[in-house]
Amino acid sequence: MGKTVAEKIIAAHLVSGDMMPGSEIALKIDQTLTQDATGTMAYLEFEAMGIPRVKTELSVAYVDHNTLQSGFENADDHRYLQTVAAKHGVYFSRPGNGICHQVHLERFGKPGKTLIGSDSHTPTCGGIGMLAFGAGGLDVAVAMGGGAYYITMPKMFKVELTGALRPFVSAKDVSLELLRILSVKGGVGAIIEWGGPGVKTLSVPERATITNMGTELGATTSIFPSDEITRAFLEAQGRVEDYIPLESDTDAVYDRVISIDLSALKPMIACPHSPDNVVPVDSLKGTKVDQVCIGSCTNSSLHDMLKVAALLKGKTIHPSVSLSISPGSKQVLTMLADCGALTDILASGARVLECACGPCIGMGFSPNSGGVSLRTFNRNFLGRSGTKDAQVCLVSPETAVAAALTGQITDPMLLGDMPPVTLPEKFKIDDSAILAPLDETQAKNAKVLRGPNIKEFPKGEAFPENLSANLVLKVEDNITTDHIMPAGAKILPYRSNIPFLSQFCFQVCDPSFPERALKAGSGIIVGGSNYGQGSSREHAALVPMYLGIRCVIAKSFARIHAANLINAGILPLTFVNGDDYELFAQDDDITIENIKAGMDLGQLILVNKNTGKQVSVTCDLTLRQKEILLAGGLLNYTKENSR
Ligand code: MIC
Ligand code: SF4
Repeated sequence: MGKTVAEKIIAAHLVSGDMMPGSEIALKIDQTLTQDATGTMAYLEFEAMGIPRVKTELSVAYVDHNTLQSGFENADDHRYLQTVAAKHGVYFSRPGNGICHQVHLERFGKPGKTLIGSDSHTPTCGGIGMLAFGAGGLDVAVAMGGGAYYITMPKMFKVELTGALRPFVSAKDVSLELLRILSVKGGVGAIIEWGGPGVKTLSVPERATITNMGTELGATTSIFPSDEITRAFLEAQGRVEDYIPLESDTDAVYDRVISIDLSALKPMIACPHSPDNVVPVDSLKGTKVDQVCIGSCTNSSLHDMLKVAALLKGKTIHPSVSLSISPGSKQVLTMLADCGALTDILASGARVLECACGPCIGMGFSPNSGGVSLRTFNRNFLGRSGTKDAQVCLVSPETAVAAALTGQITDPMLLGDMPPVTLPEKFKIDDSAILAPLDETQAKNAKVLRGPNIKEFPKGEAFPENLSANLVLKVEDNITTDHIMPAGAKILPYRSNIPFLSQFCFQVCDPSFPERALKAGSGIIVGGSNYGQGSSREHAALVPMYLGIRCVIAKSFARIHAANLINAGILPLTFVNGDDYELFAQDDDITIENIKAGMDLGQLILVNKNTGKQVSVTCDLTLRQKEILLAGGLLNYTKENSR
């Protein structure tokens, strides 16, 4: 039987397991990346493992999230990251050099290789034919130490593309259309492979926009074939030697095929507060817009920025709109400056921000109260922008410019003719902001500099045989990691300070949660379906662990978050019967007995002490995951197993 692109890369990296959907497989990881908001924790974990030097082909530490330095915290963390990277064999991309995914695509991604990153949008490099996964920091630390990465073998979905995009319709609209079709849960347990004749009409940056947003579908990852277009991109980046061709076999089998005719697509918009709340832009025409933000790892490539500059050229933005533009990398910004496009952007009245995540993660540029903000980003979760009552919508760069110029939601197709935009044959290569690590001799004596903001990693406790715990919080469907552990300029600087962060846990849902959880001593959370969707931040597991949460019982879980819970020693359980969710109320006292035997059986019984009701829950764990939980988390498990 023929293989898909993803199956070929998996087969070439398989360390253990069977490539049968649903069974656990372990993969050799060639490259890792971290960003600063998750990286400090990942390197603390790596240090705790006691391995002197990374064992991957390449590991890179980026600084792109926490770039507002309104106190010593972020600056100290940057210094920690720079020194810990230098000592342990990791390349360091300095603040200002760009967003991790954009820079990795430009300078490091390689078709046919595996990559894990402590950021959920790591699949961006799938645009170049790389098998790239978002993961928790601990999984990345283990991979840096040479350990395998464990996932459940996914199903294979194919999106068959035909036709070609019309002017003013772009890759972002393809992603939004797929979100409309599949929803934020539609990709769970699957790798989404893009194929069909339409693929040949998409450049690498466009493909990367699409694989980037596969994360919002809950997909394990997304990938494009590697072809002549990939080759041309790598050649333009001065690294044609990294090219290999990769395509699926003609008799490859997919579990599901979805067809999209690119020529029939229209500009789309995701309405508040979910990326799958998608409608055509023209159905909202005339809605007043207060703010427009262009950038993020989804839409900040040179290709996107050149289109934006061309559409803004000679025009002035609407007086009631505030427009921010954050180019994805130093390469993008320099090339915009060199060709004069930056001047067109500035002349339009846009505010140019640094090459970083910025407004996407609430690092500045929060909208006004109740403001309508159109953003080219990938997430519009409630409160993420920093303004809880803002109406944040997700759009393409073309739709963003149309709103910035007119002050209202406008179909960009009404802007007239699309100026032609072509990618350069050679990108400007300047890697001076990427610092190489020290050699082994120098590294031995090198000091790692730690500021007072870095607190100890919370210690996991072995899982008890019997558990009595309070149901501290009951939440609904699609709870995101932004609900569990919010980000934003005020809190992000404390990503290496779990005790401080804990005060903000579930702040959007119930600000009294941290105090009540600590008081309960041992706590349980009950959730609906797709619990933990969104970010890869392991803080959404480490902080509840610190607050005494031992179990989360939900209708279903998002992949990375479920892995993070286990890594933190928290037991994820799913209702056998989804309706049993109704049998629990906040503050109920719950007991679970004979946990080890139940784990072996795959099923546990919960007793609700308040109602006397018994409910059976699934405990779907591999042998390795059971051992991790019984050891009190992945760090304890790794230490025990490396003795
Ligand atoms: C995000 O987009 O939510 C983030 C911030 O990039 C996260 C990582 C984090 O929380 O640090 C992600 O997507 O994994
Ligand atoms: Fe940064 Fe936003 Fe991309 Fe996350 S989604 S990596 S915050 S740009």
